[in-house]
Amino acid sequence: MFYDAVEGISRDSLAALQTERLRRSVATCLASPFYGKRLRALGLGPENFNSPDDVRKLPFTVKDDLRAGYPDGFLCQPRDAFIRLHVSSGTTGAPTAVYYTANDVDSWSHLVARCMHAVGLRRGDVFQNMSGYGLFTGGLGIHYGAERLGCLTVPAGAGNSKRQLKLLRDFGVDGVHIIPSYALHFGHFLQQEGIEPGDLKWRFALIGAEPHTERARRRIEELLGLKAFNSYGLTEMNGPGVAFECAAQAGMHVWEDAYIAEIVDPVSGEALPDGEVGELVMTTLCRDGMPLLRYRTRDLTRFIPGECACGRTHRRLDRITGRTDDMIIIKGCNVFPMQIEQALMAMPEVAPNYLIELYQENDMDQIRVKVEIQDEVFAADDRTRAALHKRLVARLRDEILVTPAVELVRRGSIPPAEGKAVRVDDRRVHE
Ligand code: ADP
Ligand code: K
Ligand code: ZN
Repeated sequence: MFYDAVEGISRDSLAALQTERLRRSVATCLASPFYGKRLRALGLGPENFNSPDDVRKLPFTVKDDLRAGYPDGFLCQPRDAFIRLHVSSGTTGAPTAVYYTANDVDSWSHLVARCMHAVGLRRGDVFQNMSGYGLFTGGLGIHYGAERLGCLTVPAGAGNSKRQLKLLRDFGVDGVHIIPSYALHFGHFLQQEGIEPGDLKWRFALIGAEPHTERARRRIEELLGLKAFNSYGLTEMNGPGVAFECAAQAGMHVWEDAYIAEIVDPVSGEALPDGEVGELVMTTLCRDGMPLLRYRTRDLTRFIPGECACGRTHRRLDRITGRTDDMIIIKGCNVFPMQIEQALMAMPEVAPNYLIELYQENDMDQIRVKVEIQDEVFAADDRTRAALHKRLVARLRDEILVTPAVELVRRGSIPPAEGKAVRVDDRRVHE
């Protein structure tokens, strides 16, 4: 039933496996310039780790450490052991590089294949990867996983909706990988082409790489006529395949045989009780070339308490609600872009694309939300539009506790992004 027996491992055996692999990761790390120095200064070696919780003896590794160690300060093997590198998208600043040995690519592909199997894809299915290739891990990472599972894999890449559609039809595609903002855009494209959800053979979409709400997922499912599964990963932890929804669609199993996951208070760094939202911290357990210990992902989420109906024992992460560094502070309120998306997606008149603009007026920070609306509503009379405008302002105020300016714009007037959507345009000048 599972791709791997380890998906159903008992929690006790899992703890033993994690401990053994944590020791191995620490031993490997002694060979890296960055960790070697750090571990020796702390007097820590593999012998100090006797349970998964002992990971807390280690200090955090932060994105700035990786930037400082760029390009190769984290390598634990001779240079000729490496066969691949990826660079993170750089959504929040200078990029970081991650290197992979042949073993690393192998174990990563295996994890991605496991994820794809968990949603229901099988050997012999046709799979189209509609995300960008190149340095972005969503390209080759998903690609290798699909091949590993035994899918006929179509490396379509991002964009060019007409060609995507042709490929989907010509090859009878069963499943795709697509960024959620592009999935919403593609759904609109299908409508324009007169294609009904259900006209296409596809049944599965893996959606991830950027935050999205449950409502956005439901919309994607309705527009495309398939089931969409949340897919989480980050370059520093290989890329996609870190945590994934199973057929139950009730949170993402984080593969604890390959990672130790912790949720900590983003300010104090202390462990949080199960079920509380905090920052996800990850330690790699299966990486030879460039293991990372207690890496602060800056992603906010929580462990979902309880067991999953599917029988997998690996804990589940809730939907990522944002990054610690994409919080907007406006008029003294903390606002996350996902709260705004949540409010917008609840209204059927709203089209999927929106943009949050931050600017200054009379030395005060201001927020304006540009919202695309459905063509019928845009074409309606002024009264209808004014009423919608009023409801939108009220809903947003309820959600974020400040009153934003709202501008209703025609569908398609905010240019869709090629890769990850850019939701915030910050034009404030801070001296
Ligand atoms: P960058 O950090 O520059 O965007 P990556 O391509 O490595 O580079 O992206 C990883 C990040 O993307 C994660 O840390 C997270 O913020 C976001 N992300 C990935 N998958 C998801 C998902 N399913 N839901 C929400 N956010 C996601
Ligand atoms: K990242
Ligand atoms: Zn499950």
